[in-house]
Amino acid sequence: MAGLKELLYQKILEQRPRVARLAKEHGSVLLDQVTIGQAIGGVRGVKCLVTDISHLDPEEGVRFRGKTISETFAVLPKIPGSEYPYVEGFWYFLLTGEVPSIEQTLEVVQDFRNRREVPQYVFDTLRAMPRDLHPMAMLSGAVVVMQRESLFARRYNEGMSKKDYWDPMYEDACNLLAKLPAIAAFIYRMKYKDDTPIASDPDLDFGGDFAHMMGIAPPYDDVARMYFILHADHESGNVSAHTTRLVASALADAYYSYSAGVNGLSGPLHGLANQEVLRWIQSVMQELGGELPTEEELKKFLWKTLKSGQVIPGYGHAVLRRTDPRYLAQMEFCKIHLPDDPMFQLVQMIYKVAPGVLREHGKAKNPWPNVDAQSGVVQWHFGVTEYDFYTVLFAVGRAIGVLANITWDRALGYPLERPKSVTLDMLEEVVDAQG
Ligand code: AMX
Repeated sequence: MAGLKELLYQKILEQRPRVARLAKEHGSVLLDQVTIGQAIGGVRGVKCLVTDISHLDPEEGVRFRGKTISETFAVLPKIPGSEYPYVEGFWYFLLTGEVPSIEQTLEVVQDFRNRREVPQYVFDTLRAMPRDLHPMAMLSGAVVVMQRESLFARRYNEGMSKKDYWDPMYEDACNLLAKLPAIAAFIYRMKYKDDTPIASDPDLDFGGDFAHMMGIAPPYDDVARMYFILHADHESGNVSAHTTRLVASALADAYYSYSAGVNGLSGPLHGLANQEVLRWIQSVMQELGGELPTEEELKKFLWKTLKSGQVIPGYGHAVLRRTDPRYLAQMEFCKIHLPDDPMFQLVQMIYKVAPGVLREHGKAKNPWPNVDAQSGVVQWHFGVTEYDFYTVLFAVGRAIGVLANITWDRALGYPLERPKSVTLDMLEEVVDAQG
């Protein structure tokens, strides 16, 4: 058994009795209550999901396995000369909660290299799709056709025991994750670069190989590592994470489940916001003849967007109530690598002006920027100007978190998700009964 898989199995054996004890001895302890407002308001804030992979504090932002973003970046092994850690080491950390040594990280790097090759029929399927299809639809389709590779589905059909579910789920998760950089880069080069794919370099790591297959020189390899880690997980209630887990709870395999999560990520209120930010910034620049606006002009443009009934993309959040630390991490990168980029300067100006406008507007509970307000600027600077591709990058990162989660879900035997619905009549009856 490989090092990571063996450690994961030890951790699973440690955690199983905790879940069993909570379910058996404390199953009736009240965790939360649900108001009518929450039932008709998107289940905001109701505590009814369990994950140890990451946690989101409304003020502080995300912690991965208990560590803040900067702690995560600081402790994980890096390639000499790189500012950001190996994605493979981060995968080890998310799965086990333990910081890997460089040797343990390199084992995963090698393991992923062995799993990297994408079946030719996936590329053939992508080539058969209309070129003007959104790249998120391409990604979702590419992943779902690979379902024929699922070990979980095969072993389930052979009659596997429940206690073994985690093993083929882990194998599927690693196989799928290791292939995503090649699939994403293929979509990019096929759709936007006259179908000129670049072959994987067997000597490179996850982030480095992705940059290489995109055809973009360093430090884009570090951009990729940073980007994938920042987008990996945001606890379990967001649409992409929750969709993946919901679908997996029916014992659908990792390919079906993650593909469903990708579809959820493609909504403009979720992952698609990063392309919307760029579209919005472009329209500001266009209206002002390519010039940077003054703060007054920007304010007018923000109000124009709000008055036309649209949201300011990249601002607000369902849980966060402060500036997203994922936004700040990218801002730090921009300050070092692209301080004079006009688009970065505009994003900084929006950061100065938009929270005040949103507060005055009085609707958004959180007037501060989220991860998507900054991420497109970094991509644009390094030549990825095709902004409808940005959510694919988010999706590759999100795979790390959701695949770790569904591996653990199978390991801990979490059941089929099935919340209960009520009718509007029932809600009114509850109100009347309480007088
Ligand atoms: N611009 C304008 N209005 C906003 C707003 C924004 N950025 N953010 C929230 N609002 C509005 C909502 O539309 C809602 O209006 P309504 O009462 O007329 O329906 C009201 O403020 C209250 O919303 P909320 O409770 O503050 O937010 P929410 O939990 O319902 O939604 C989110 C959260 C992210 C969908 C919302 O803030 C939004 O639409 N932001 C812009 C899109 C975006 O950046 N999405 C990416 C989020 C991060 C991610 O998942 N990638």
